[in-house]
Amino acid sequence: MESRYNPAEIEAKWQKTWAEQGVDRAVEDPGKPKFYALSMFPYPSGNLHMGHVRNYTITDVIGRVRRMQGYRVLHPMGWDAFGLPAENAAIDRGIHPAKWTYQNIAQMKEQLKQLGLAYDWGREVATCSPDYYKWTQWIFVQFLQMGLAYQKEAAVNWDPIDQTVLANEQVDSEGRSWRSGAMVERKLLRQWFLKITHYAEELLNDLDKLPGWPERVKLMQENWIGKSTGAQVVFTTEAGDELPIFTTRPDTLWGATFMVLSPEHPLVEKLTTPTQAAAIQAYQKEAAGKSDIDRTAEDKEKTGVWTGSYAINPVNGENIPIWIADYVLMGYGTGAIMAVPAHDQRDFAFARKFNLPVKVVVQPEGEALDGDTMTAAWPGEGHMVNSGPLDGTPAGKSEGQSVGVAIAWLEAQGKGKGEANYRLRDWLISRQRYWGVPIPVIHCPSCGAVPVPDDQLPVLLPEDVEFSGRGGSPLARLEHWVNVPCPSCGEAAKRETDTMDTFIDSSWYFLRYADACNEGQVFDPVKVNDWLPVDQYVGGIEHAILHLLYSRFVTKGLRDRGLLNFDEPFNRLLTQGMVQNTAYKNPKTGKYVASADVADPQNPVDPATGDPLEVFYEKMSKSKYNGVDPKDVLAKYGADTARMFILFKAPPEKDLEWDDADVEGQFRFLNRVWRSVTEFIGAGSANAQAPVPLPEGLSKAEKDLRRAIHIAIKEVTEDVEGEYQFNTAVSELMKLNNALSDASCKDSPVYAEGIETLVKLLAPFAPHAADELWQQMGQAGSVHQQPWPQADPNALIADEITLVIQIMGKTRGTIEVPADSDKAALEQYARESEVAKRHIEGKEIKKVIVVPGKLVNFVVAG
Ligand code: ANZ
Ligand code: ZN
Repeated sequence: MESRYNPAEIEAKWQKTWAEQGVDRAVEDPGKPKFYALSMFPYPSGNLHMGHVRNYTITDVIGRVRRMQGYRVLHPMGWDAFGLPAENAAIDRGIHPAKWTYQNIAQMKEQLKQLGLAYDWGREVATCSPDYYKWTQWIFVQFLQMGLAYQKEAAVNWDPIDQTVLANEQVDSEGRSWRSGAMVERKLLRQWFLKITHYAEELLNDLDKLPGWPERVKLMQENWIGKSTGAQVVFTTEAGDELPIFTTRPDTLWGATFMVLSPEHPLVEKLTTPTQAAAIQAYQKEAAGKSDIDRTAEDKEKTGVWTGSYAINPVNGENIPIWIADYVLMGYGTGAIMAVPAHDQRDFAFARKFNLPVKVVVQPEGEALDGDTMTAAWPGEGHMVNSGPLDGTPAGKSEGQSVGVAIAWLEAQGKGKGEANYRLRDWLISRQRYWGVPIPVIHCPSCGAVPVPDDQLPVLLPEDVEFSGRGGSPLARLEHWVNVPCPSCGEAAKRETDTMDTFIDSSWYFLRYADACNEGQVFDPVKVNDWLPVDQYVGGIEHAILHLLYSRFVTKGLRDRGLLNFDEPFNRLLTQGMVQNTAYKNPKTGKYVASADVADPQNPVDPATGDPLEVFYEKMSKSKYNGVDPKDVLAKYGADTARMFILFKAPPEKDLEWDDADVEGQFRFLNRVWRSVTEFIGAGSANAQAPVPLPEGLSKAEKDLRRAIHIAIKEVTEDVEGEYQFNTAVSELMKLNNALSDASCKDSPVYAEGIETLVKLLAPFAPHAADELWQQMGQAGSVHQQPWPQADPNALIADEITLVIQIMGKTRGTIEVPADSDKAALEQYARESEVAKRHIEGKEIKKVIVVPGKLVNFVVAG
């Protein structure tokens, strides 16, 4: 009996069956190698978009192939569920963030389930649930005890719209909030930090342990860590205070003509002379309001004030004036610099503006730079001059050049030492918001900041909060929650009201999945050390820096706490490309027009104005009206088609252009497979259930088909293992299906082998259709629990080749000849062939050209 391919029916059926039978559960089977496939978990916005579908389909295929290859696979899913949108929904619509979040989770989970993703739902985590954030708090307490969490007063980036503090990394290059887009302001607050800088060097070096990460992501991390090498050199003030500076050019010490301190530098007050005090204070106040980005812009007009004091240059005993200027930041190096205007452009601009001396110490070959007349700093090559022991040394960072020589000299003299500095800053985690993990600390007037004891975790988020949208944290206004006894001395104390940056939640979720239901421990280290590191992580490039860096940091911290035995959490990383679609824009109004409103896509015009529209391919988004709702695609074609299209249309790391015709094409392909298999079943179910052993001597047709089958196995396997070329894997499936359709030996056991292979190879891509066909074939169990087919090397060898027969260079026909024929044999076969005889009759053969394995060309006359 032949049935019609009906995805709606079979997909629901199989999703139910797999769930009931626990097919997708990760099994703790020590006899099998493990494979951990992970997609970046979503923020539960409420709706699945195509980017999600793509991300999850990729790990799903990878995991399914590994499972068939005999691995025990961990493929979990969860929710990055704290964050501002829920709180903003509470403010805007009066719905509690928890309710809003859990509703969204339920909705998205429903949609995810319709995609047929092989998740172990028993390990689902939601970061907003107390049984998860209890452990986020516990990790914070560990870090506190390890000295990796601390508090300090800090100038923070304040988002005036979201009313919260932002990490530097959450402010874009124009100084705007990454989330609200508001111009970020500066504010002084006491804040919690995690000491990621403790691992700066290791975070940098261990990138070398990650050959399976995209080079571009590693480069972004490297730049973010921003290591620079140089020296710390100690200047002294006239009063004898030490004033250490960090410089990448210690070789230019003899060219330092003034010093610049950051306006926030702790010695400024002491160094300021009475006549300068008013000007210094005014300047400090002004600088406090500016962001680091504003302060350090190269092209900015330089400003600054002299303190009235001098410092002594340790290399030559010269007195040089000490200034303050906002281009020196307190957060980098020592917050103080020696200024070498002849060789540093910012110092040069400053010196010219305030008439400070410029002294050349690097002389470029064949030139004679003069500090009084030069028009820009010379940061380049040359040899050292006016520099005491360095004179004549070639300037540069290489072996034997000035920088190395200077460091050796400084160290020998006890005047400084080689040092590295990092652009990486400690991670500011305090947020003055409600919908996040409460920082588990109680502030006691006598004991200071006391961590909440383990047996009192979690510190629950109170539910009776008022969401007014007024500034500050709603938690701070909850008297009954804030006022508690000190856990250490019992005195009246106050809870910390800051919650944690949500990046903390996502910096350890991949560990929890390995032991997600553990109520007594953050996780069992045995289980985590078994499943981790993640073998394949897949997610968007937007997380190339922060999420991945924070996760690497937390992993190293927990390793040093003795909980983990690995250094890096993610062995391989794939950053998937964007899902794009046609977007129509009216160039006159600048507005986007929905594609549904475009009557003729060949000739698109704005229905409102009649203007011709510009056509782009852009990332699907609401604002460009070019989104395709996964729900619509599922309703029309089913999940298997959606999956096949996404995998077929582009390699996973490349952008994917949506194309309805190609979606339709994949639907038709699945229908063709359906027909191949159901026709085969209809032809004789005995064959389908138990293929008879292959006969000894196969016919040519059988041999050819068997070769096609095993080439498909080989190619698909290579495509799904190494570089994840799912697009070509799908093409191979199509070729195999064509070979089966064209085969002339449909009642042969080889054909049965082909059908069975096709269904197995299809299984990771179109899991529902494959399992349905497998069942209809009368096979036992789920196709997803079958071993992955192995290519038979003997079957791959072509034992006959096709030889082209040419007359005077013109192809006249082909013949099949034994693959191992030598030149003479090939000529013989060709001469005897019907084609040759027909075309040569009555003519004289002048010459025979034989190209082994390919062709025989007869040159004739007459
Ligand atoms: C003297 C000098 C001479 C410098 C020269 C450069 C060139 P990176 O590569 O970013 O590490 N610097 C040090 N601390 C600073 C701070 N807190 N704020 C602003 N600038 C600071 O750059 C390090 C260089 O930036 C240091 O080397 C210092 O200027 C400046 F021809 O010292 B240099
Ligand atoms: Zn106390």
